[in-house]
Amino acid sequence: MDLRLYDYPPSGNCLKVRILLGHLGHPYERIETDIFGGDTLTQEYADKNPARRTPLLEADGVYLPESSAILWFLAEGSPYLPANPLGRARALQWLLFEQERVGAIAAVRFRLHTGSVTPEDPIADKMRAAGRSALASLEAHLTEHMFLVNDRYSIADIANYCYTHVADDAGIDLGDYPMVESWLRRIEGREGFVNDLAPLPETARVGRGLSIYG
Ligand SMILES: N[C@@H](CCC(=O)N[C@@H](CS)C(=O)NCC(=O)O)C(=O)O
Repeated sequence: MDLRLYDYPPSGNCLKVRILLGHLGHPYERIETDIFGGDTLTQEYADKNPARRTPLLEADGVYLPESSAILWFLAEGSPYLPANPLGRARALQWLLFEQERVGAIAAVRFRLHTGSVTPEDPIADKMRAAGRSALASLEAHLTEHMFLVNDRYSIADIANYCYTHVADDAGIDLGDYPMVESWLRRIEGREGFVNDLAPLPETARVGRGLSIYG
């Protein structure tokens, strides 16, 4: 399969796909897509992904957006996606958990960096509380389990790793979640694991760059 990844290096959502592709050892072309440099605002990009977001996978000329869908598609038939129905449903459960709950950590981290909220802002407090609640759920599960699904490393772990490991940047002390911290280290110790998340640039600050966020 001929793979091309439209990829923004500081994006945790893009990192999920890079981590999985690293494990799979599947060659792919990485197309750096600067979301604050206007790369997603062109008609050419909208024709590929009308939502104008990254990551976007091109597989044999077909376009697939959404990190969870991309992980699922790429992991099919590999040890990173369970084969049995309940295991697959559990993987989906944790992918949805990531989007719905862990996303709060991503949101507050991003807004603090862009300057659209200050650390003292009540909105930041509310988002941090939502992030802490997600980490508490992970902590409870990881007290009983090595990994999120069937105690085996899978795309559920990869997806949930990408924004939990930067919770400190969102003003959330990961030290309060020792089981989560141990799980993060277990993931980082997996063969072929590479975390090459780039720092958010200055162009991400409000008014400095072009993006769908304005
Ligand atoms: N639910 C989507 C979220 C994708 C998303 O928000 N991507 C951000 C980067 S992390 C993006 O490309 N934003 C476009 C922009 O800022 O203009 C996923 O999981 O892939």
